[in-house]
Amino acid sequence: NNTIMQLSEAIIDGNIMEAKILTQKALDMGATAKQILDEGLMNGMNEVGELFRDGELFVPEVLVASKAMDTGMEIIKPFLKEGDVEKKGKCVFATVKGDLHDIGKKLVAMMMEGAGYEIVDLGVDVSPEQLVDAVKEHEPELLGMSAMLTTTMAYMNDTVKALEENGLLDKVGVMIGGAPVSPKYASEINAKYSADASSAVELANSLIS
Ligand code: B1M
Repeated sequence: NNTIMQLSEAIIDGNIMEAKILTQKALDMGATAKQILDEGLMNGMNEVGELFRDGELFVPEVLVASKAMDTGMEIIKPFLKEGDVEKKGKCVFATVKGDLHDIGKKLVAMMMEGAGYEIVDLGVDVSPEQLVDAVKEHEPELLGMSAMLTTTMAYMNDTVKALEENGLLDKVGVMIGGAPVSPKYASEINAKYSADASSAVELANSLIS
């Protein structure tokens, strides 16, 4: 529908105010949170990704597009919850060291929260040492790591090794994801892969059961 298409455009244009207004309008008009996310926000961000890759958009523009996406995500967040969900377990989340991309991680964390997980989000640029400390402190069932750069994904492996050295690897299920990450890489480093936010929830459910 038109409002959702306009929302996509607002993301591409990095128009934060419009993104806010249009997300709310789409909700008011009866669109589901999932529709708004997939057809509006994600659609826009995918286009931004392509324009960025092709050199038609630059970092500052991508940054405002991200802010616009964030604004929309905050509005639909309460609607992603699956009603009255039982608490399933705790998950520590982070984007790995050297990596500042956090939209995908926030989205996965948001969907997991909606599905009943307690989320401890450590933010971006989180080192293996910080992750080990967080696992010791919070004793989560799951640890979720996101990486968006081919140069930073190796920190996932370093983190798994650090967990192992600290005797923590059999206590926590390690989930990884992000654009450069593959199922093959995950199995090489002893972690579990999922491609997007909904499959991350399914994976989490299977890991804790
Ligand atoms: Co950057 N960036 N970026 N960027 N950026 C990419 C990732 C890139 C692919 C763009 C491109 O060239 N085509 C490219 C990486 C190339 C590579 O390494 N192979 C790139 C680059 C090069 C860079 C810089 C180096 C650019 C520069 O400075 N010259 C720089 C690095 C900064 C750093 O991290 N140190 C940089 C900076 C930035 C911004 C800051 C401007 C901004 C991030 C803002 C923010 O996050 N707050 C940004 C953005 C927005 C992107 C693109 C355009 C979009 C990423 C995004 O948010 N997508 C991206 C291009 C692209 O991916 N097509 C790009 C929307 C989000 C919902 O999807 O993050 O994929 P995604 O998350 C998905 C799945 O991946 C998965 O589920 C999510 C939901 O479906 N998933 C998981 C993610 N984590 C998961 C964890 C799980 C499970 C699933 O389990 C735990």
